Amino acid sequence: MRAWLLSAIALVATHGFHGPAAAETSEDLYTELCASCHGADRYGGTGPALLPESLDRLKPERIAATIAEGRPATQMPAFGEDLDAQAIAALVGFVTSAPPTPPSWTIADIAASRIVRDDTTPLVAAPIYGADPLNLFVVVEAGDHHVTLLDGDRFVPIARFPSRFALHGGPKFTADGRFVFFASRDGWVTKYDLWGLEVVAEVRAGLNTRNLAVSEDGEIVMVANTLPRTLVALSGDDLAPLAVIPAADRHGTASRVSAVYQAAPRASFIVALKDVPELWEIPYGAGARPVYSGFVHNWEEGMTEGLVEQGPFPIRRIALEAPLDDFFFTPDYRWLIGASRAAGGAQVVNLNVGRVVATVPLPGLPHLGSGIAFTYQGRPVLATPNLGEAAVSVIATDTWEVIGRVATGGPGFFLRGHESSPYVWVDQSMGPAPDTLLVIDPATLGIVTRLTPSPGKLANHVEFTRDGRYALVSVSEPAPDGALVVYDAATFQEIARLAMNKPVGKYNIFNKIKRSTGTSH
Ligand code: DHE
Repeated sequence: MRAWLLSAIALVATHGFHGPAAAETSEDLYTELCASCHGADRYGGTGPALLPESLDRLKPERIAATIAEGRPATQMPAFGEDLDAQAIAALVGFVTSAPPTPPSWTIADIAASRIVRDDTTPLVAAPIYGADPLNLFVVVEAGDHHVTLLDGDRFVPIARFPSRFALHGGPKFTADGRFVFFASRDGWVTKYDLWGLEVVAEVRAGLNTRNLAVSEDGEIVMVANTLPRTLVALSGDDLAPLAVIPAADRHGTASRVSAVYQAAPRASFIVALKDVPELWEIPYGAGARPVYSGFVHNWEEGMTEGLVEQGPFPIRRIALEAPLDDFFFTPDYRWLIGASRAAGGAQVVNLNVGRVVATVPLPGLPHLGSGIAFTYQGRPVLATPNLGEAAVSVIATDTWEVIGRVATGGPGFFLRGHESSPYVWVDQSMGPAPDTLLVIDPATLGIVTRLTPSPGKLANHVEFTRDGRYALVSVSEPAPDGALVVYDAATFQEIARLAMNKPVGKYNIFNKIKRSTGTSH
């Protein structure tokens, strides 16, 4: 192989990677070295997909380092001894370039990818463990792509199982808390039985996916893709594909999907598109029709003439001023506030009326998906960290004015609280002290304390137990430095510390299914 590689490298060097011969050479290198794991079509196999959409979060130097050094604890070998820097650069150029034929993932591909549990044995009738099944934490460990189920009373793991590569977004639960659904960045959706501790079904819904949402009745799983530009509706029962909905505006311009959420009180999915200024509402359930106040409520004719399409998943299109990256709902799901990272600021949409009613000047790129609701000075507020500013912004949701600001030590990702806990917690992941969390008093917006669970190690994602008594913090580092640290949420005393492999997120089932105002849904 080495002789072949050297001659390939000679060709690459001669042609400088830009002409047709160079392109052919980098493709040959890919075919020889990468295709068996990552797929001849680059859609992935035992290794992840290698398409521009899959790699756009990584700098070219990082991709080159992975090719040269491999990845520990995976099957990715180190090619640094066989390939020189130019050959590695050629491969980086190849995998970050769009394939000559646009990638496609049809409903037939989705159906063919599906793996369903052998149903000769019925699912268990009750949890097969003694812990409170609603006070479990589902912990996503990104270091070695595993999920740990943690007993939220005793803080001991009850199961640990391999996940698909690179899960992203919060896992979503059925309303009874029995089943959990995961989405991976490569488009895999997994349904897992939290009573029987086994995978029920898996399917690849897309080639690159943002997140998923589950209808309140558990019947439909809606998956938001960036590649292809689609929303995919799956059966919540066995993940069979029900429909592929092109993500395109009313003029037919295709868009990546930013995110999909379910709005239970409205019996609908809300969908934000990343490239076109439209927000969608899709009702679910036979005959489901959200109630609107004071307007024409006719899905067939639409809120505005011509804006609603027919079919099993009719789309109510709401025109925006700019596309949305992420958003937050008021607890009654009547209002949505969404942010565009490109345009800055935030738009407020009245979902009943179906239009933008206000804009909020928030220069710091609010991370609204991580916002929480509470009462401040007697007013209902939304508080959100900012990705571009060292501050938490507090916005009154009765007037949509910014009425408070907490200066932090750096931009943060996640803000968390709990109805029964006196304080809210925020990370400073993108500042000079990413190892330190701030605890804020929501009554005064003063900083109560600073917590550094592991000096020098990233501390960033907080979730409370179902009673709000304890806060679980991620030290999001690969093993052996990663950990889950349990604090008493009132005294800040450390209660337990569990070794974990880059625990990027953890989710308390009770808080999620009850839609606690202190956490994401
Ligand atoms: Fe996330 C949730 C978008 C990068 C970890 N992230 C979400 C959600 C969105 C989003 C829209 C809500 C979906 C849901 O929960 O159903 N994330 C984005 C981005 O646009 C961004 C900045 C870049 C990208 O290309 O994806 C991004 N996210 C990251 C990371 O780099 C993080 C820190 C590590 C990782 O795993 O990739 C990360 N995102 C998370 C986590 C959640 C999440 C842990 C769930 C938070 C929760 O508590 O619900």
